[in-house]
Amino acid sequence: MDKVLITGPLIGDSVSRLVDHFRVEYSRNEVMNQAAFSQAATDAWGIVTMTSLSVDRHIIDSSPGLKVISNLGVGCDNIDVSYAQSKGIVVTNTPDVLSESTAEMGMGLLLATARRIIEGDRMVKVGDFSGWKVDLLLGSELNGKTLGILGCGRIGQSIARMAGGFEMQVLYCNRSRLPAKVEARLHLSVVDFDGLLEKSDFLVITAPLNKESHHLFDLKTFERMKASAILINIGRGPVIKEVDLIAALETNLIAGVALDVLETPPSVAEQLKERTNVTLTPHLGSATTEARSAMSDLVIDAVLDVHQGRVPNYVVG
Ligand code: 8YV
Repeated sequence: MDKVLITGPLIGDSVSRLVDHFRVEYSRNEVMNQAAFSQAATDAWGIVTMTSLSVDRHIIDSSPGLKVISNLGVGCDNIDVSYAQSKGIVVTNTPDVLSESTAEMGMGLLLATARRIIEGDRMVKVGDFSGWKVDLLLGSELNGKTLGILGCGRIGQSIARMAGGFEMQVLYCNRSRLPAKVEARLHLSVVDFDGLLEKSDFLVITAPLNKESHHLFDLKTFERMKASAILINIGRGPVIKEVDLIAALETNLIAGVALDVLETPPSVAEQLKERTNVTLTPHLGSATTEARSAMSDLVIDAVLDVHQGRVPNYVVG
């Protein structure tokens, strides 16, 4: 039997659907480390990958029997997709099912940061709350403000829909312009990157990581943003150059930031941890039972589809 390697725990018992067809090697408690992964991949027919594991040329070259890479998540920056394709390997991902959860996380971080919810929580828990006063932890209202969305795919469009409920004005900047009827339905206005930086009161990054977006947010970018702006990153950490972000926060170039993704996870700069205007979460975008269960099903569907000669629902590239 061919081997399928599952590199970390999945939700539910979707893995049981493989056992009649494959020899399954399942890391059911922890995501494998990179060294163990590259070792275990060498005789795999299929692998279910997680975002923290890199599937580079070396791994692809040393796994001659590999036919499918089924990635748990939508972003595939951890995989050398074009090289895999050149070797005839099918690469799949899990979009759609995580859009609402990830968009909700973006809105949650936006509210938490703008309304200083985490600071308030800490203040009460450590005993620093000594009584109500009129200027205690004043935040910034969402209603009527301008929200900029960088990368307006499925997740960005869900955020736009939610922002409509707060009566925000929503701008987007995307690789390609959305169809007019999508813009009209979501009350979206297209802008270029400069316009997004200059006009946004709140700016949410959902863009994928690639050569163009790597370190797109550096000191020069922060200099063009409003001093009152709050930046939210629910995409990929390296879209922001973290040393420049720290400098921008130290010189009040922007008002605050919420990061669900870090430049070099899981390590995090002390200067970010120390600041009250920084909200940090451990890549929880799609972390709901609903999304992660559906993602866990989809990664197994894709492996079975390729094995049984069907085209999986979500092929990358
Ligand atoms: C996943 C994500 O949690 O979909 C993505 O690109 O970043 C998250 O939804 C992550 O990829 C898990 O592997």
